[in-house]
Amino acid sequence: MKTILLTGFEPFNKASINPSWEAVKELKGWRNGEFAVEVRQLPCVFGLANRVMAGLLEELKPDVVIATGQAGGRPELSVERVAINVDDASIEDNDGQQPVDAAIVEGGPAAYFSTLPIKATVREMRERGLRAGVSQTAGTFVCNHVFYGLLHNTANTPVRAGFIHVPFLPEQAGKGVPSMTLDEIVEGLRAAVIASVSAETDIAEAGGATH
Ligand code: PCA
Repeated sequence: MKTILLTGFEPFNKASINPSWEAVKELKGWRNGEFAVEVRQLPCVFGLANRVMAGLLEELKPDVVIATGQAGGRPELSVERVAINVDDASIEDNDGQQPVDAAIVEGGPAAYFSTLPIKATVREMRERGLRAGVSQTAGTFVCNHVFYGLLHNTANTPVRAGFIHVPFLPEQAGKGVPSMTLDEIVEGLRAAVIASVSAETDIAEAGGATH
């Protein structure tokens, strides 16, 4: 039986909801003969979020970790490819911190690649009729911070780990801003879980970007 840890973030930047947590919490208790899903919320705070995640790795010993966060303004489910070793915040976190050009892990590698089957995940999402793609940057705020910390802590282990950014919910999006319904986001996370347990290796399919 595989343990799948799904995390979502608390609201940040004075928002009252975060679609990542709204979606993740819908999957609480999802299990079948092959896997059991655990859901947890992370604080949107540099440092603390990574300590909480490290504690969850110890406590739950998951086989797969799919961390999620809000990427307001993005039109599709973004399956992140790469985490980079820098905090460079354009807004304050929920503790008033705003690091600039700070290493996440002093002396650590510049970047880590997701160890989830990202192309298989995108395909599984698209097969369900959802807008999805590989993203080449998770930004430099708390989501990238958690993504990098997660990959650092699971490097050279069999744990599959990665990050998915989700769009705003319709009620968060102003005029002309893209959004996705909660049902669609939840379905996308279901697709990600299924891909992570069923794709032994990733598929080779174009998912790059020219800019
Ligand atoms: N999104 C932010 C942090 C928390 C969240 O949900 C980000 O993309 O960094």
